[in-house]
Amino acid sequence: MFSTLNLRLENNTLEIQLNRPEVLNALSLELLQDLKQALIEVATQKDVHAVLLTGQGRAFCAGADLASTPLHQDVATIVETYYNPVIQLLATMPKPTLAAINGVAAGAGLSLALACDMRLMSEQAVVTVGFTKIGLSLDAGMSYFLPRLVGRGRAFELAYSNRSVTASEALKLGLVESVLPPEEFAEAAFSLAKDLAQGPASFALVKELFNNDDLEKQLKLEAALQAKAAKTNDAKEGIMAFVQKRKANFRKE
Ligand code: T3D
Repeated sequence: MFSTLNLRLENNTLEIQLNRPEVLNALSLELLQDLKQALIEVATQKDVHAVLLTGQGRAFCAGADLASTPLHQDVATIVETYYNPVIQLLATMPKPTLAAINGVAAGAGLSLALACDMRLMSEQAVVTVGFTKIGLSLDAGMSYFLPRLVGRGRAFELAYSNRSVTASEALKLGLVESVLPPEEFAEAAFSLAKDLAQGPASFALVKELFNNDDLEKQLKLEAALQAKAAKTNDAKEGIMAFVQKRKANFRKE
């Protein structure tokens, strides 16, 4: 049904697999639109009781598609139109959402995982915050979820350093809830999602309680500040450096 997603529905559990493996499932606007549409449908679909988000190939998701994302466009509108609804849906739909981080997750790719209720990570995966490495600010809920999961100081450290965090460290930091060997990862993740799908109606109420906080306001602020970041020469330099496979030379302008 969606050219950028693979869907599998079994035992009231829907697996959504991001499917652009040649670019590590980077988020093109088409993929974000597909994901938004799939999540809108799933949120009210009576036969879906739990959602599992994962990636095809060796990555979970490498964040915004830097080859096709036109930073000269209205970034605030892009973030508000394409990213924020997906984050809102994962974080607030009245059913459990689970991210299976099968491989690298970076930038808004990590944001997708953090917006889910829980995360499983393959032993061989790494995650990185990634935004400031290319001169951007944080968006897609990263500034909301990251400090809440790991604490403010560690959130700053990860957002400033952009270092790769291994699965065992991610588990210690509270970024993920379980780590599994790669050979049993996909089936174990699906099995946990199926267990969650068997839970009571009160799961949705627990989620509503945990969400009684101002995610919407933070997402709006992220979009406005990302538009500001996208206009800087440092963001142009950061994205150019990624495309040219070299280190960025930031000038704070
Ligand atoms: O308006 C807006 O959209 C603003 C919103 C921004 C939200 C964000 O997500 S900002 C952060 C964007 N993401 C990144 O900065 C991460 C970029 N990718 C990487 O740093 C690395 O690829 C990884 C650390 C994720 C993985 O490294 P590695 O060495 O395992 O793989 P690779 O060789 O770098 O990538 C493999 C291919 O995927 C490569 O293509 P090639 O050379 O084989 O033709 C690479 O260019 C491509 N790729 C990886 N990430 C992206 C990508 N192509 C487009 N966009 C990407 N994000």
